[in-house]
Amino acid sequence: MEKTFLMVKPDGVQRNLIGEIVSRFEKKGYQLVGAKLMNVSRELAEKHYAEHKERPFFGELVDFITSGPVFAMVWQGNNVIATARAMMGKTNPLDAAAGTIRGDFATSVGMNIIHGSDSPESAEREIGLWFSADEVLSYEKTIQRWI
Ligand code: 3AN
Repeated sequence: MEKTFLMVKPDGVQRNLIGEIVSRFEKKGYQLVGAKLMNVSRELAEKHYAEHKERPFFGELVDFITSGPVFAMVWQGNNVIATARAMMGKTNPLDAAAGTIRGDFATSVGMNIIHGSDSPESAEREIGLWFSADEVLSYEKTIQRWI
């Protein structure tokens, strides 16, 4: 079953949006298989955003993600990687449709509430970076067969 890494960023945690975000993915029919509220070290932040290393906003990005607790999650389900991206909305909240998480709650590209893996390769890399194997659970959810 496909898995993705999602994270409520410090702005989402500060704005009490953890429950709202978890609720959206639960209601969609996805299964939460790992979660933790954590502070992010600069080392982890730099590894996570390695692909943006040369971008002018890299320093800001690392400062922001290390500025307060984040809520890191692993979600599982049918096409969860692409569907979660659609539910998040475009990176720039100006372009994010109403009804998406960023469209409904974010106003700036830097503080855009949520991160989600953008491909199967990044999902695998990011889950491995943020979670140890024993923090990602496997459990049966019998209701899943109705969705
Ligand atoms: P996404 O989070 O939608 O995958 P990416 O991977 O292009 O977007 O960018 C990673 C993060 O970098 C974004 N979530 C956003 O917070 C930040 N970011 C992207 N573009 C800019 C920008 N032009 N200025 C400041 N921050 C940016």
